[in-house]
Amino acid sequence: MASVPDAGLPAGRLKLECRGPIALLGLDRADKRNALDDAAILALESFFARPPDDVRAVVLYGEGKHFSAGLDLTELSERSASAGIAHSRRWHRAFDAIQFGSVPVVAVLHGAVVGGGLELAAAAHVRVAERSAFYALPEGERGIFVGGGGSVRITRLIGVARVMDMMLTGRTYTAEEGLAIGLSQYVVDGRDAGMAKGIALAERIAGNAPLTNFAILQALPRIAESGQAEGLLTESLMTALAQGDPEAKRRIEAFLSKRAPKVGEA
Ligand code: 1HE
Repeated sequence: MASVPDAGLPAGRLKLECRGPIALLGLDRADKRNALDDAAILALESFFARPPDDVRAVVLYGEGKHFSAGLDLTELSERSASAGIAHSRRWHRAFDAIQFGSVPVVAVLHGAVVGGGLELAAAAHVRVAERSAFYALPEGERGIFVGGGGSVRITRLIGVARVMDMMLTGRTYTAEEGLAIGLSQYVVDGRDAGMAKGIALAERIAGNAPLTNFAILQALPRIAESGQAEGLLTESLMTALAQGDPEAKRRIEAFLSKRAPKVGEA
């Protein structure tokens, strides 16, 4: 498996290792619990706006004991309202580049997944939690508000009532509880198991037809937010495009001639 240097990524914020079509992208500021400052947010935006050409899926994880402690609170000291809006919009651009980018992202979560760290995780497409993971939105305690898209993305994952409870009361959820309410799709034991699961899922995703992955990332969330008639029409258009793709024809022919695995065998 080839590894490429993390050219273009700022030292001490992100680290990158490419293994064939899988990119392992690490938040790399363990001494500050992967707190997200402007440099980290800009680096995330520029990576996901133009991921390396041959990358077909990304595993996003945090170095050290925690996934991320959220917003770097040292940056908040003297910010005006207009600077605050610009800051939040920068986070929105970066996390939109993840959610609506060209590569599926599997987030591997451990330790603190809090505030902006949870907002970042919510922009990924699949979330794997290690048993050490815990989730919180300490914005109420800090006298601020979510600014990285959490009021949109986290509420869509777990509902407004749970987000209100987390923000008003400081409630934290464990990894198991997060699985039950939909913050993650998987829980695994231990650090190595989290990365192994994340990589295995990313490999599976990278093996899908590119147009199917495009439809899942771009069409599915838009359809889910549409009215029924618009959603059904968009679904028909998307499925017709996918079916007409040579890759779909090749894969269906492989199944019909018994050269492709049955469901559950792959
Ligand atoms: C930080 C940050 C940070 C740690 N900004 N520096 N986020 C929070 O309110 C979470 C605040 N952090 C914590 O509650 C804890 O640090 C943790 C539970 C995440 C981890 O605890 P621990 O014992 O492993 O680490 P620590 O000793 O608290 O922190 C180690 C260092 O990281 C220490 O700095 P040092 O110079 O004393 O070594 C901490 O100050 C530093 N550190 N977290 C800056 N967040 C777009 S809006 C999003 C809004 C939010 O994200 S609000 C939530 C903010």
